[in-house]
Amino acid sequence: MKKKIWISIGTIAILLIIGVVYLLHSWGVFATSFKEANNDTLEVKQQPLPIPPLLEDKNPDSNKAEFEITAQEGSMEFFDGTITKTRGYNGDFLGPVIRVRTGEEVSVKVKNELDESTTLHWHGLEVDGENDGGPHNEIKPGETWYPEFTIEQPAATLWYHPHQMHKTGKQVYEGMAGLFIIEDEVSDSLNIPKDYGVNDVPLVIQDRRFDKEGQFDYELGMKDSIVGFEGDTILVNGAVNPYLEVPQGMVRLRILNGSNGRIYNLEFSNKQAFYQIASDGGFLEESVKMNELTLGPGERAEILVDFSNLAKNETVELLDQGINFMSFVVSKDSDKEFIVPEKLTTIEKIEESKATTTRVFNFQGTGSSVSINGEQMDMDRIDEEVKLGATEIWEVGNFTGQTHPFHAHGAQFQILERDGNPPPANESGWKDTFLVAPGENVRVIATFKHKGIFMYHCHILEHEDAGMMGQFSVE
Ligand SMILES: [Cu+2]
Repeated sequence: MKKKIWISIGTIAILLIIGVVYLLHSWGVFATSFKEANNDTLEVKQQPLPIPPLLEDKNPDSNKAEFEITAQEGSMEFFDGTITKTRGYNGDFLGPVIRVRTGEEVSVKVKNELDESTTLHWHGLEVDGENDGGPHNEIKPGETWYPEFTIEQPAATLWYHPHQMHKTGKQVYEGMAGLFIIEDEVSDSLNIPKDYGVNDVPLVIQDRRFDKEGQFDYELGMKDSIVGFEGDTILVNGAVNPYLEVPQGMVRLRILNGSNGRIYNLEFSNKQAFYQIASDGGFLEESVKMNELTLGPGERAEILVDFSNLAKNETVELLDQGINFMSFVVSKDSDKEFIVPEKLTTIEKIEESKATTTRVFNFQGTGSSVSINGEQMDMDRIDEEVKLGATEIWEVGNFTGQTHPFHAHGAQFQILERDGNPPPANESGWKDTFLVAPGENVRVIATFKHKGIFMYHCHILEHEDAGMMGQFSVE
């Protein structure tokens, strides 16, 4: 009798252990070590940070800027001696920086040389729906799309990327993304670093997994499908573990979290403070002193970092949750003196009393059942109808067990409240993408000045592709 009990307890224990191992495995707990084993033969020498080129205006003498962008196949040597198949704009990986000015008229020729359809969405840009580059602006292989718009918003660091139905995650992962920078009189007048690539440097941060042949691995495991993709290798401007030579003075970094699903908590290895001067949609009213910066997928921040207290040749690392992924080497004298400006710009607060409608958007579901308000994206269904020129309050809730970044097209938002409290200082300016934690409620306000059909969605691209997206019309 006693023996029998012990045998049953033993069987139950073994079954439990198998169950736990299976669960851990399906949640990807062992995936990291497996993937590391896969690519541990891949090596890379530390290389200088690549600086994306500024895209040339084809017609510099007119008031209208004319740009040409081609979506194309490419290849990169991320690891020594290993060629990885990629995609990019006008090049092998990522795209050039488009730089325009407020008030400028812009026309772009977007050519698709890929073997599948794509779109090109201007993330954060306030333009009409037909120029927005959402899923309705499909560019078939071999075709060209001709968006035209006028820049009607202040200086900001925006970006562009594909928004093809069900393929956004894959196409961004393959390398299709670039920065879109707006300058204006305010950015001209501020005494902050402005030498592009020297002391005004873009950092496009993305994570990737590589298979044992050194190719991008975008096989979504169960964990990737549920919480969003997370890679084991962080690229900055398309380089693994790069370094940037900086002057012994102030440097401005324009940081984009261009990752599919990873949320970064950035800090410097020497714990030095830095100053956030801009959020998604432009300058904050005042610089915000910080030691750590959280950026969800799609979010941007401009920060000022003062390297003047460091010795020549001293190195400081940029860390995400304690892991170093790029270095700054103090190598040159600073030819200019900067002090962090206290006052940056004036942002007119949108009064809550101007809002004519309050809408509720709730993140729900998990895995393939992710939704907003219980509905999954349907190209043929308009979920919300907004009046052209209306000011509205949107309340975004999260009824899931994980944080989601909410993004809407066609407008820039101001955050009114996070769970009834005013937003942190670095979120008090213009935002087009904001994180919503489980159980949290974020109230935002915007005026909808552009007509057309626009998307709102989770910016974890695996969630967007699975249907955590809806459409609103502005008429
Ligand atoms: Cu999500």
